[in-house]
Amino acid sequence: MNYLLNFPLVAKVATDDYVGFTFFVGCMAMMAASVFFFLSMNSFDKKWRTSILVSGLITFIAAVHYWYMRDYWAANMESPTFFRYVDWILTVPLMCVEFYLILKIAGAKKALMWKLIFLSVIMLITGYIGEAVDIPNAQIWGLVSGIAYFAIVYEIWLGSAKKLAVAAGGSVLQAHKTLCWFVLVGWAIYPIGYMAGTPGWYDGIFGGLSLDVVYNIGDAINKIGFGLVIYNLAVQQTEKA
Ligand SMILES: *C/C=C(C)/C=C/C=C(C)/C=C/C1=C(C)CCCC1(C)C
Repeated sequence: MNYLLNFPLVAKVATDDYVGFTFFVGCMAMMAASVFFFLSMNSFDKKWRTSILVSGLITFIAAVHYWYMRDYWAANMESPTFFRYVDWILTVPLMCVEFYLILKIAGAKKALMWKLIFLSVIMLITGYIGEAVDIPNAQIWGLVSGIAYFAIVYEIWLGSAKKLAVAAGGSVLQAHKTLCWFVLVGWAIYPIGYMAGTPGWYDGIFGGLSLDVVYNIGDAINKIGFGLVIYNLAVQQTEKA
């Protein structure tokens, strides 16, 4: 009994803990989105089910990590950098898989998928090193990460992925374009969080922001939004069939 009183099962969350609030809301949003994607999966044409399944996996993996991050924040009041990057290293490659899956009908090759996955892994590993391992050189690691990020942007906006999307046309091209905007604008939220939380030339520009709030907003927009674009595409393609 005493033990339970000293170590309550539910950590206290202060009413003005806005960072904690975004972890709780983020966790619930990811759970709800996962239920939505999983339950809607079977109402679609067979060839779209895998895409919806992957959308659900992305939000489900995030929901589990948010469960831990929410707890970690409540107990320690510090950034759950480790859980954050484990989440990303699983979910960002799955977002690359989504690009491949929707372009498959235009003949996308696995090589495209692996190229995007490779670039995303470089982007995340260098980001992790800058944020957790070699903090004094965070701006250099951030730059390398940013280069890998731009290589992804180039590949989908102007590279071979773009050509495949044009060849597919119609709602696939439309969905590809929307996902491209997510990567260009939605993913650009993350370097802002990184600059808010690490030292560099950008000190004093983003210093007032909370890295976790920025990352949590980015995750909600990108993981759920990305999934909804795929959902919308599947609806259109199933209606057409
Ligand atoms: C669901 C999680 C997503 C979509 C995470 C995306 C993360 C990024 C695009 C992170 C990018 C970074 C840079 C471009 C430079 C600074 C370091 C990072 C890793 C924050």
